[in-house]
Amino acid sequence: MIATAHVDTFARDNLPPKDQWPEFKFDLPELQYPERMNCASVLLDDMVRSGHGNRIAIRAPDGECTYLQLQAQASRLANLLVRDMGLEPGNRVLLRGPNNPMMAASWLAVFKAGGICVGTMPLLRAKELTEIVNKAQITHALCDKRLEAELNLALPNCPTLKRVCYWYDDETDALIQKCSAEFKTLDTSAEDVALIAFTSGTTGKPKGTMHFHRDVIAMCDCFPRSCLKPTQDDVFIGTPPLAFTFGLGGLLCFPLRFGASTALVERLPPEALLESIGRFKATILFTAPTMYRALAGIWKNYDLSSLKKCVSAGEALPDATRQFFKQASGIEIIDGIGATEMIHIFISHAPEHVKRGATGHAIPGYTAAVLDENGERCAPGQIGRLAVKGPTGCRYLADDRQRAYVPGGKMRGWNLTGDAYVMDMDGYFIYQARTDDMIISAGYNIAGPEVEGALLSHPAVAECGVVGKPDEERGMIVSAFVVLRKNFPAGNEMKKDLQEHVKRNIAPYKYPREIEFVAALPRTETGKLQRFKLRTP
Ligand code: 3UK
Repeated sequence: MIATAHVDTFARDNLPPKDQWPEFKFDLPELQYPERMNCASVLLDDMVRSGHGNRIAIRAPDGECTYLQLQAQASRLANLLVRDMGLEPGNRVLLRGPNNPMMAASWLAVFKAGGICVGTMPLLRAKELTEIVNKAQITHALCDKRLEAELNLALPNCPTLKRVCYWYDDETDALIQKCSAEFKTLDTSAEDVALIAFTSGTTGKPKGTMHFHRDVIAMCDCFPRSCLKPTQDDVFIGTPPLAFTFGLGGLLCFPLRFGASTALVERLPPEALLESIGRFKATILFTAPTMYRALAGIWKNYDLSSLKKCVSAGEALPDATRQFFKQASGIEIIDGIGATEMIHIFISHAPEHVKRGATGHAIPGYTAAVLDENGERCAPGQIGRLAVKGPTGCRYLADDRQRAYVPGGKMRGWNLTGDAYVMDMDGYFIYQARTDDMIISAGYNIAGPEVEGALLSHPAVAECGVVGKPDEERGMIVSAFVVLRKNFPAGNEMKKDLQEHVKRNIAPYKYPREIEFVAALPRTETGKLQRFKLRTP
């Protein structure tokens, strides 16, 4: 390992043992990185140095900011962290706030100073914050004043967290303005930990995934380079929080890596998102499948002619949603599967290579396979576990579950994402379900998302979730929770109609024997359906 620049070696000391790491591959010319690199110097300092200083980096409702101004603000914050808050390289810094220019500058400031970013979703409660702070032994926090209450509730149980700075507080804002706008970015090792991303996991204790400075740049040089091909004229926009690596990539790192700009807006319900796309002339959108469904319904009311590319991730994209959105917008969604453990997307497709119902191919830089229980490759058409490797991979912070994601034996070297997949004859990867969400009913394997897809193609269905429900006779039965569109009445007639619709569209034995109409579905802040909540009402 290359000499660390970290004085505080907590992260390095708590990496999984080397023999539990996945295999890392850097087979592309663009993945040949130097031994020393700081992702903030690549994303910011290098861009300014190469003449991008006066281009717009961030667009926001209260104004624009150039690369030069962003660099200055990140430097002020880095000075604040180091000079006023005593940050030492390797310390963990909690970042808390909605997506806005201050949040973006804070991420870059921590990278610059050689700290380790720990982003937290704005909606997290004191209990969850406490768990994260103690697990990552967080020492410093930069937090939006508006989210102060929950953090203050957590503090008494967070002995390591000693220095907290709230922004949009008059005193702090004045202090930041007084800090020097010059800061020499710390010369970190490419293998120094840059961020610890906690999984948005739907159950169990949160897992912290550790990513190096090199990983942040590798995520920019893989998915966007091959599937999006951004130019410096692109304007990125979207909904995932920067604390979710889907958002960190799509709404901060990718735009900067390509000299483009990002439109950061704090709250983007569907109408506000479409309004903001028009206002900022956004060209590339990052959001989740349910949002695309909502957008399609109201598309015609806005001027969205600037928008060129749309990325969907976080959950399977039902083909019904893809088609519905395409009819409304004329745009073919780019679906991509990513994971916090992998930092970003590893299977996807360029819009021209879309195949209905498939996630795509492993993107250049990554290898993917569908493996059976013995670690052998499944034949095309045979369902198995998705396994991937590439320039990034899973390194949990002090966690026994490392062995589950990166097993030994015949599967050694692979990251197992926990997804059941099929590869078709053309080598396309087709999502089935989370491995533990497969429904086994009367001996049949049924993937809930396939049934959801069939239900979604019915005009009355706004959203739905399908789970297995224990049943004496069949082991499990297929049970659906359905949110109806406005003006469609619930009732037995609707139930029958939906069941018949599913039977007409996919193998009849997969139809939901039970249907419950609900007003909304339980989702995480990142837009994922919480199936475990549907299983235990
Ligand atoms: C599921 C998908 C089908 C899949 C993420 C893009 O979602 C992200 O990270 P998480 O750690 O969850 C990972 C799991 O989510 N999933 C994600 N995308 C898809 N399933 N089709 C998809 N397109 O179960 C995966 O294992 O929250 C996504 C970029 C960065 C991310 N962290």
